[in-house]
Amino acid sequence: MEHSIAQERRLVTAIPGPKSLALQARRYAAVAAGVASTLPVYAADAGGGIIVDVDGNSLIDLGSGIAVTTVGNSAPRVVDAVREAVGHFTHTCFMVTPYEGYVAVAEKLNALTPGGHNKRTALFNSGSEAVENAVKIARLATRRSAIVVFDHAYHGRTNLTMALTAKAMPYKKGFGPFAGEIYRMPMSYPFRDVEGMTGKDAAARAISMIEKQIGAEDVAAVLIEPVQGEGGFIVPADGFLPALSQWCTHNGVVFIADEIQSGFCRTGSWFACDHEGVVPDLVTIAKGVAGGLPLAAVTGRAELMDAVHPGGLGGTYGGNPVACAAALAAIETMQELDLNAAARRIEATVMPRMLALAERTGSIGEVRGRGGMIALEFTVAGSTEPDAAAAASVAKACHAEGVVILTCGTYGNIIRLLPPLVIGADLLSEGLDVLEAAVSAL
Ligand code: PLZ
Repeated sequence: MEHSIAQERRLVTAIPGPKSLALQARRYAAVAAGVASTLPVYAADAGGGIIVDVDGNSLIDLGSGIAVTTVGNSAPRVVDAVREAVGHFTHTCFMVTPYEGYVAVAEKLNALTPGGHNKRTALFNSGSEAVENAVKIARLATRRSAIVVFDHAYHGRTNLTMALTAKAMPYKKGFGPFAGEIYRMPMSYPFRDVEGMTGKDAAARAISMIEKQIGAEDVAAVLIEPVQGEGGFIVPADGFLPALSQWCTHNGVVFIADEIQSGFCRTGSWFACDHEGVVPDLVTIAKGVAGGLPLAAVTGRAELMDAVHPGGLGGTYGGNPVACAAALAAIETMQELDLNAAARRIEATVMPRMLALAERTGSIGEVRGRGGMIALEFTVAGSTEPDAAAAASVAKACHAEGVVILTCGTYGNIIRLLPPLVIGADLLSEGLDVLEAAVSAL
């Protein structure tokens, strides 16, 4: 079934319009205040790179619901597969009476994740849950307890994953006490590191701290996003990830790549680790894998995954049959449409335009990222001082013009672009026109 949403931006009311405002009033009376929204237009329909709101406005989607609808919203194959699956059964619980879809997703993830070694997969519902389980597996398999994470990291909002996440506000503030045995090390952040610091140098800095402050023999896992997401689309300097991964291998430490945001074609390869040939021991997966349905996974070395006793991993809904059908269809779509190539084409369009914009305006300290994961870091002109107000004002201006755009970053000064990888060239270009105008108007 083809989605029938016209792929064009069209505003028929102010943003938000009257129906969205009415829903917003109902929401404040019913929904917990702690759950916030970037842009309070209420969705009625969505397809490809367009979100249609309840007032009939069509907005360009440059966020993909935080890197989820990589294959486009309501991608035709996903819709068909979900309809088919839901008509057969909605749930049996894989831990009670299993089904083929779960096994088929595991086979796919084992084949697509980096490395040709023997792998196993376990399925969960959310990214946070996948990260929690990766840590459980690494601790049990190594009989060690310390977990190493990095500055600017984001790994989730549950108790353990809040401890793994770096940023206090809004994710952690007031929600402690947090889980123990988590150690945070400096990241490789080329824009903010000392001039000339290589990836190798940054890895040596972190490794020396790990050895001095924890001791390699007590470290269960090093957990890292190969391109950091919420922290600011930070791409570590070349050589950083390979050096860390090698150190892990030499010291019996499990190297866990959190590819929840960077995985599944987002950076122009199946996984961001592929760019430097890094082969993680465990990979966490969620978001883009299932075209919008909630599915998450830990995929990794069979000997680590299978170290866990039967019954040690699971959960009522993990690997729900409808979500599995969606994932199989989303992966097929990625292969069929070659969305890795699409992500690289997006980079080839976006990068030169954003670099020229940075050159022209002086408010952007750095443009960085890979594939369909590109960021603008706003700084006070002529310095590296973060300018969160500039990022917020650009986002606001884009929203008013009907472009859904997200901010991120430890300092809140980053605009991030995460378009659905199926977005049409014209739509993307129009979205960038709006963004350029907003930056120029600062
Ligand atoms: N690991 C790398 O990006 C989710 C968070 C949005 P869940 N990122 C979006 C928010 O403010 O809650 C994420 C991620 C990385 C883990 C997670 C957690 O995934 O599916 O949100 O639990």
